[in-house]
Amino acid sequence: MALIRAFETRVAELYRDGEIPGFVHTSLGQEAVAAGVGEALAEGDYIATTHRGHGHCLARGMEVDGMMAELFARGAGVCHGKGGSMHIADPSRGVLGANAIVGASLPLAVGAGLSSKRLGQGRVAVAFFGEGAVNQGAFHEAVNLAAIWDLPVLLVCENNLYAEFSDSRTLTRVPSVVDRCAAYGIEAESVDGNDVAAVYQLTQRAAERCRAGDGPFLIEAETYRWHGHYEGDSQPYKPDDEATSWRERDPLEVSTARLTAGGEASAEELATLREDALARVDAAIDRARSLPSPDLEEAYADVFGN
Ligand SMILES: Cc1ncc(C[n+]2csc(CCOP(=O)(O)OP(=O)(O)O)c2C)c(N)n1
Ligand SMILES: [Mg+2]
Repeated sequence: MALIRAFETRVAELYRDGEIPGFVHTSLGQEAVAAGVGEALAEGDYIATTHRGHGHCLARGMEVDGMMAELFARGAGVCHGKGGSMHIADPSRGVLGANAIVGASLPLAVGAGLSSKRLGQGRVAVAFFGEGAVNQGAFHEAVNLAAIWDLPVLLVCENNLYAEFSDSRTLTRVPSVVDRCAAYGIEAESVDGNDVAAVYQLTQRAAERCRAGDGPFLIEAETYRWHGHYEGDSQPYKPDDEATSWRERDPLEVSTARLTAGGEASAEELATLREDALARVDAAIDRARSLPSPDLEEAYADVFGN
């Protein structure tokens, strides 16, 4: 969580200062979902993520250096500078990619889950998506297929209350994503998405179910994005006091309070951990700044099957 917080904090600043091209969407405030799910998965499991996916990738062990260079569009980036924030991927870590198409992580994860089942690999495929994606056709088709084929697919909905500039509760007559799962006959549970331990425990249980052949499971993680839909969005559509109350439930502070109260870590140790994370990200930024853009001849490599 500390690493994700550091990464996203710096990315927001770099984007504001014009150092990162394109668009970026940060997951500040949502770190516990990425960390809790990422930590509970096994090596070889897959994830497919969204436009807000930096945290998911970091939580699955993608290298900070390669990710930062990718956001800077450098040739040494993990996708050779061609993917950027919204199309970052690393198959060596089971990261099937971020995705700019809302809802598109679901069919990707269902495909991965189908391959895992047919090959008898026991790999779980996770689809991360926002509650906004639940109104997309792709969600319904993918969940239905995962259900009838009993696929090892873990559906992780990050319900952060907003889809772009709209309050998601105004976009459906059934705002609870868990309730909507009844239509597909799959099991679903909601969880406090700012409590990393709760997310971790539920994911472990759900992934075990998937691996045992019991079919898909949906987790609805209730959380909140601190920043705008994209960096630069001033969020006029959010009520004044809403952000304050959610910031009081900062996932890192929730964990700090629990760990210090239980004597598992001291406040100093946790502060050092956060400083170290920031130093690691700052080193990646220095490196990315010094790297060259990709060569022009590389423009068509890895494109159209080359
Ligand atoms: C198919 C499709 N429709 C619309 C958009 C524009 N769009 C980008 S993000 C977004 C809202 C996504 O909301 P949610 O799924 O809740 O994710 P969050 O941004 O809250 O993480 C929309 C409508 C898109 N990228 N793709
Ligand atoms: Mg949302």
